Amino acid sequence: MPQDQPTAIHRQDYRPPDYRIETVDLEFDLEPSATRVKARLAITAAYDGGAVRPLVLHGDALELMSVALDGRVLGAGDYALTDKSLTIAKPPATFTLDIETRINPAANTQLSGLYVSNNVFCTQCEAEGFRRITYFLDRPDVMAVYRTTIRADRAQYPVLLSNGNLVEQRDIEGGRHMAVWHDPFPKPSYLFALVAGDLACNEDHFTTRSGRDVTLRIFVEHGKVERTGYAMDCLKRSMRWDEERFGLEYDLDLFNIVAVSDFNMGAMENKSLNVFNDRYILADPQTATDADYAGIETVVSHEYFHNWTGDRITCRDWFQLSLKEGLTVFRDHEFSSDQRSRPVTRIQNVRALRARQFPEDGGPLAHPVRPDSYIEINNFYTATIYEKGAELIGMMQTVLGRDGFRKGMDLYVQRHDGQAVTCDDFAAAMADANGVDLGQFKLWYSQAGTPELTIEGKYDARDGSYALSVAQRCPPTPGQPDKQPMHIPLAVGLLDAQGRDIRLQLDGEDTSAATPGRVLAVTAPQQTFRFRNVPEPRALSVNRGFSAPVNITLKQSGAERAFLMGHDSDPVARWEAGQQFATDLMLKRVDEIQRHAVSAYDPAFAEAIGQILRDDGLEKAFAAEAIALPGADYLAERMAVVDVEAIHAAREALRVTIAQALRRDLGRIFDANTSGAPFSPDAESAGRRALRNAVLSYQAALAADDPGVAPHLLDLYRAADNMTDRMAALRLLVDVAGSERQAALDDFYERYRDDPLVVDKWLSLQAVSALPDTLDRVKALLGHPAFAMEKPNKVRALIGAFTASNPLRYHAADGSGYAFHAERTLALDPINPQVAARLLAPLGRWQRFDAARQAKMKAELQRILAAPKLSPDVYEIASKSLA
Ligand code: B3K
Ligand code: ZN
Repeated sequence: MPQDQPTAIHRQDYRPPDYRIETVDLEFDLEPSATRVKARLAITAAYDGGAVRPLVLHGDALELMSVALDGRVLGAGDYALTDKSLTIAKPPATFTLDIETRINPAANTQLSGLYVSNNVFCTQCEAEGFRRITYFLDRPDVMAVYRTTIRADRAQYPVLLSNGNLVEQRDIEGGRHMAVWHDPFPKPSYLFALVAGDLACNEDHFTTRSGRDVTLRIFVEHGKVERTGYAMDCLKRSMRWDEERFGLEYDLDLFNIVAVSDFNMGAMENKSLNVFNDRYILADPQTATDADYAGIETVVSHEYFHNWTGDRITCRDWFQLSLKEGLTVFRDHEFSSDQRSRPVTRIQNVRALRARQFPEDGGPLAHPVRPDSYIEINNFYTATIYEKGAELIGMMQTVLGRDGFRKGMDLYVQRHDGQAVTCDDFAAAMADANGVDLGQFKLWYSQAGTPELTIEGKYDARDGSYALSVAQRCPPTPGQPDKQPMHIPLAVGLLDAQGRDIRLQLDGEDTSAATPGRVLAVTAPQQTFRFRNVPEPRALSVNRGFSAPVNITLKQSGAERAFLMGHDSDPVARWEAGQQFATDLMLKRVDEIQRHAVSAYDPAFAEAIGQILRDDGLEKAFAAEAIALPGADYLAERMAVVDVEAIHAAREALRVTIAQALRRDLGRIFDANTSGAPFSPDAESAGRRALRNAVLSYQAALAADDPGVAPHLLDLYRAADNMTDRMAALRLLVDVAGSERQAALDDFYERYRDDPLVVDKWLSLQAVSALPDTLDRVKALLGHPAFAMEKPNKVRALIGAFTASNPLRYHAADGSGYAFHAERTLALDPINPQVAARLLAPLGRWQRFDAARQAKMKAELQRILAAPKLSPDVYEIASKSLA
């Protein structure tokens, strides 16, 4: 245990700040290892009467040079300094504070505050990085107007940027130059940003619907401007979309994006100066896959949408993080749905939710969308805050309808523009704008855990009625043993024998209310919905569109599932029918493997996949999703005790079964979707590649018995004219031992060794390989010149890919994967605690495994906790994982 155990902060302890900071004047004299920061703060007391309250400013890793109050330099006795704060006991009601600090950006490997990445100065202040620049009330409900002066060497740092508008830029003595920026919009400190470096720029323009001409600039390292075209296009489409869908327009004459290579996460929405991990900006057909393009669209739009949901209206405190993150993820999902295929986007979002959020919600780190306590806020940028938060917003839209939701958004903006508010404020705007009570619905904010619905349908042929009984239960989560029933919007449908939707009329409604499919309000622990005038149904379709983020138990035969795979009018439910059919089969096989009594797979599944392949009317991107098996992680989630080897074997065997049964269809589809046309990243072309490569994945499943597969994959790898197809072939080849695998990996490295983002792919591919010697290779790659523990992208590509995306080898029975994970965590923690903590989650899933693995995983968590000088970040995750 660390000496001083970090303490938790509780939502209930929130108090408004005692002081307001109206304006902030910053002056930076940039030097990589000794930057001077002068801050002039205009401060006013904000408490009501009573005794004078002390002003306690946050600080972290700062060297204090001087403090002056209203121009008078303070002596050491006039203030109290700790390593985390600067306190002035009795300040006047209104005053100016001048603070000078010295910081070392070059030594800032945490990448929080001001740091240097590839000789570019940049900042990351969310959540609590600003206090690593100067002493401040570093909390989101303190909003100020910033003016920032930057001085730096002109030759090394020709580009000087901060938030808002450029007021002045000129040369000064000593080969230096300076720039002054002013941001007219009051903002919390976490949205402050500064960038200085030698960067190239792609400039474009956007005219807002009210006629404002906005200059758009994307800054990147020299030589990379050609790869910024797609990001710029995404930005412009996002700006237009937010005007059209939500009436929200950009509010300054300038919008800057800077891409840097070292960044703790994807990107950051600083007011008018977004800073990005360059992997979410740079793309061309030779270096980026379709998934990379889609990721760029998601992140560029997400950060842009924050301008309203996050920047103009921000969070009162960090417990409200989902106020901006859940809402903004919802907005970027909606944007992608409008730009691409809505069902395919939804399916991909559901896959991601199940892969990342459901396990979190069912494990030791489960927390509500609006948490009640935290030790380190950076640990709460989670799938629950983001993705489940977005699901909540989506459910509100389902409940209120699109127009009702828009009314709520309008009211939210009208009421709260310029304020720091709460999730309750958001829900109140939605409720008030629509005259509805969202009281029960709001339990989604406060109760953690994925609700489980048990559904049963009964048709009564005598009176043509259909009774749908729904029971809900939310499993206990840390600190929340008992749950109240939630309001779950459940979209359902009934299909007749021809696959048509039966019109559904609830008991007590008249015939005119009948619609093909409906959204039921599930609100009680146990409820029965009765439909009348129902002709004989063939199959029940539930949670259409994945209307609620829940797990469902519904007994259906393989024949029913196959029927839904072929006919459901809701594409998401149609996809889900295939996922559930495959899951049933593979879990049965897992059980048979464990009992040494394996039987053949039900041929009906391969037949249903074959029908999808032969259905020319289907969107290709949808077909690709519909034929892809659920991942090993999803199957693991559905087992009482996870057996990674049996899951792998069951999944491989099903791939082989399908590949053999559909050999001709697969070959035909592969050829039909292999085109000679030049690469285009549009959704339709990407869908064609997705289908081709999904088919290829089945064909490659035959590699064990067919010596022709590996050479074929190597040929495809070599012949590829774009990164999507090249990666697809290589991904399959890395699971096949032999000379082809090595030849392709060597070739890949030689081709792309000078391109760090592509080298990340090379690292990841080796880390996710199913081959038995994968961990040894990963360990060897730690010493490769392409790897560096200081670079988050490298750490995620190699260590993160192995620990989070290779369950088969990570969970090796000898515990070697766990030991490696603990050892790397301890090596990374002193360098970058945020990233170290973020990667730790898989070790906390020990409850899901057999006793021998449990013991090994817990021992590694204990080893981590026993280490001296552990960061609060890693301490919080490791200790909660053991609780
Ligand atoms: N708001 C940032 C995340 C900041 C993470 C701080 N540890 C990116 C985003 O969600 O847009
Ligand atoms: Zn965000």
